[in-house]
Amino acid sequence: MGTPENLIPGSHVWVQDPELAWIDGQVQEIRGDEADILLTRTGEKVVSELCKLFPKDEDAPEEGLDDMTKLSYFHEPGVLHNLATRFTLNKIYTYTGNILIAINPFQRLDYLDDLATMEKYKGLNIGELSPHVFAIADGAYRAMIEDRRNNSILVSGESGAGKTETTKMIMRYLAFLGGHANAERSIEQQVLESNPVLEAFGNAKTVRNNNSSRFGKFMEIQFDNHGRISGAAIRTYLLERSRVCQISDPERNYHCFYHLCAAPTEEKERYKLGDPSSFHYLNQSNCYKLDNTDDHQEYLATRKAMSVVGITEEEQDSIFRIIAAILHLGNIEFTSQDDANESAEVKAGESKHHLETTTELLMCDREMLEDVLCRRLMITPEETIKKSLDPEGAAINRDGLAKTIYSRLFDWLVAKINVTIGQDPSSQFFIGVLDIYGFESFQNNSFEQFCINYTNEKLQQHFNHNIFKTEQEDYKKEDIDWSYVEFIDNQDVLELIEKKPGGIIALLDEACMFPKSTHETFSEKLFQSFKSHKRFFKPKKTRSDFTIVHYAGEVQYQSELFIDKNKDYIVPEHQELLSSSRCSFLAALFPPISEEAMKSSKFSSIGSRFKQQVQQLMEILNSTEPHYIRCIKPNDELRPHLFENVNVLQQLRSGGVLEAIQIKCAGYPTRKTFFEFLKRFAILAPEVLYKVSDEREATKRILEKLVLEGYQIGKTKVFLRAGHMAELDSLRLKLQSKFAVMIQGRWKARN
Ligand code: AD9
Ligand code: MG
Repeated sequence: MGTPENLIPGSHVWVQDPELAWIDGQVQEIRGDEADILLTRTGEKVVSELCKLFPKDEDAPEEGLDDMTKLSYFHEPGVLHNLATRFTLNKIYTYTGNILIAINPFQRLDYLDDLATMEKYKGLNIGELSPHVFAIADGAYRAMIEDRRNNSILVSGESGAGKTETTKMIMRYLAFLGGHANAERSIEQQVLESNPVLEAFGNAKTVRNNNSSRFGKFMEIQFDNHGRISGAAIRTYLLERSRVCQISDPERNYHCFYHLCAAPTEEKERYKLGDPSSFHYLNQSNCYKLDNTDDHQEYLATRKAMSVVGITEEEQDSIFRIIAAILHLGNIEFTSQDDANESAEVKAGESKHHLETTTELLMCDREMLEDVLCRRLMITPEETIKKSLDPEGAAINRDGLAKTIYSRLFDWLVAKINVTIGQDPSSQFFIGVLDIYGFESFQNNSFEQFCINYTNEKLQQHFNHNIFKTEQEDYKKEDIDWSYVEFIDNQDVLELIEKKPGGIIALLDEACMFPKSTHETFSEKLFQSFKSHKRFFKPKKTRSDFTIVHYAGEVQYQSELFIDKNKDYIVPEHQELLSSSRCSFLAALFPPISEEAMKSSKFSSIGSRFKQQVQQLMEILNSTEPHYIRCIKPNDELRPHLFENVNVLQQLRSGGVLEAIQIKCAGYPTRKTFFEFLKRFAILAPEVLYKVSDEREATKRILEKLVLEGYQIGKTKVFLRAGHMAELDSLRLKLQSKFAVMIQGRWKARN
């Protein structure tokens, strides 16, 4: 993207900086491949290779531009600078064509989402007012009504970037547009209240976000012929199960556990609860409270929201009883009956008491629970034997039971909300809103990150296809030849992951079905299969890690738990215990499976099921007109007014925004209306403009005179290729300095 050949002394440029990513300066002298640059901020002089410099637009407005495609230099430093400039002015939204970039302000900006703002955006075209989530939602709504077509809004970004808050704004705006006046338990109210319910059970405090969604969500809001909300459907993806039993400081478990521990005394007594710090599933971390939230109030609010979405008092009682039971279950500890540390039994004292309480709350048989926790049936071709677990195995088994119960409960909530709100069979069209985890790359990356990043690869492909398509449309509209636009694809990574047979998911399933597999044999198989794949390699100094070169960067995965986490089965003894519960609610969560079904049921894997879900999601999205919102987290401290360049750039990269820029740059990154072009460059060849009044003709003559190659002239705009703008600007700069010298000369002569 750099255009070093057009730089001359005096040119304003962006120079790379290890801390700030890009800083601005002015070229002083050029020597061969290098240039001396005077940095604007510090007055320091640095030397840089010419090819690493980017031209800076000195004519850019001080308040930044609300659409990045209007930037004269559409490159990485230009984009970053524009976002930073706007952010300091509390302008958190910026378009890049039809993508909305939203930077988390980490402070309430009231004017952003009040009713008056909603009123203001209603019915306006994108671009008529400053960029906003409401403008995107309004655009989707009107496109749906006018084109009678499904639309979708895809909100993405890393944890804490503001996806869920943005999604809630979209929902509120859609409820505002398509709501029914004065209806108390209206569909839109239920749609809105489904949020606090799902957040109570599916969100938790993490190091990245105090209210982190630990599941993905796609909500289809259906509309009738009059454009009013008539139904909705929620789909959720991959709830993080491990959190139920395992948390690390300073994170928390799911909010609902703390809400319940702060319930009114009478309820706490009913569920035999005490302080959160007395429960193993909560006291692995020292964090029990969230700043600015009162768990007691949250408990009451959750209960209320549950009622709005049609969960009866009785059902609510069962749900919280089960939640309490999970806490007690987690406090059951094991010891061994014998010296060999083999046969586990429940410890005497406190643990016995918790066993008793769990039994009461789950309304199941005490002996059976103890047996299920300490022993496991082993089925061999010859016989079925009951084998005692060792204390450690029993604890793992106990955690498995807790996770199974919790995830079934979560699925029930989603299903219930879907039933209450109801899908409208006669609905004509819908707007889908996707709030799904962004690309993740941590110190340790396991199966969850693998699934999440796979989803992001799929969405990225969808995004690229779409950006490419809209680019083509823009060119067509202007009658421009678009054969120059190169398509950037990530199909090769997708094949690596999802190809059947032979992709990573398929190989993982194979490993899961083969009893002797270990994570090492699984990794070995991957290394053999993808030896020469350019998106895959075995990192140095590790034995079983593998690295995938994702569109957003390399991620090193630890394969240790892949096999375990991929297995999707419920221990038959757990199933039997729970389906025999006297609590009809709990029993219904675990309908008995017939023996035949059990025998014939094929191995089912989380990975394959997830792949299927993602494919279904893509099919739905492909049938809609998509709109994109990219949320950006300006810093990791969750602080207002702090914009960290390097951090933001990384997110622009993983959100595909830089890739969108690349797609645009492969074609014609700069588009200027004839008027804009002439305002800036008429000075370069005023002689050819003699007696020309038509702006298009004038533009054409200037460009011909300057002998640029490869530009195209559309109906209303001129399309310039990368480098053109810098060339024109440096001609202008030369001219301006020539004038300056001339004027100075005359001035001296006169005096
Ligand atoms: V995660 O992947 O679920 O961990 P999200 O969903 O991207 O994440 P979330 O919407 O939960 O992030 O936002 C994180 C926090 O940032 C919120 O709890 C708010 O405190 C803050 N936030 C986000 N968006 C806004 C906003 N538009 N105005 C004010 C905001 N604060
Ligand atoms: Mg979220």
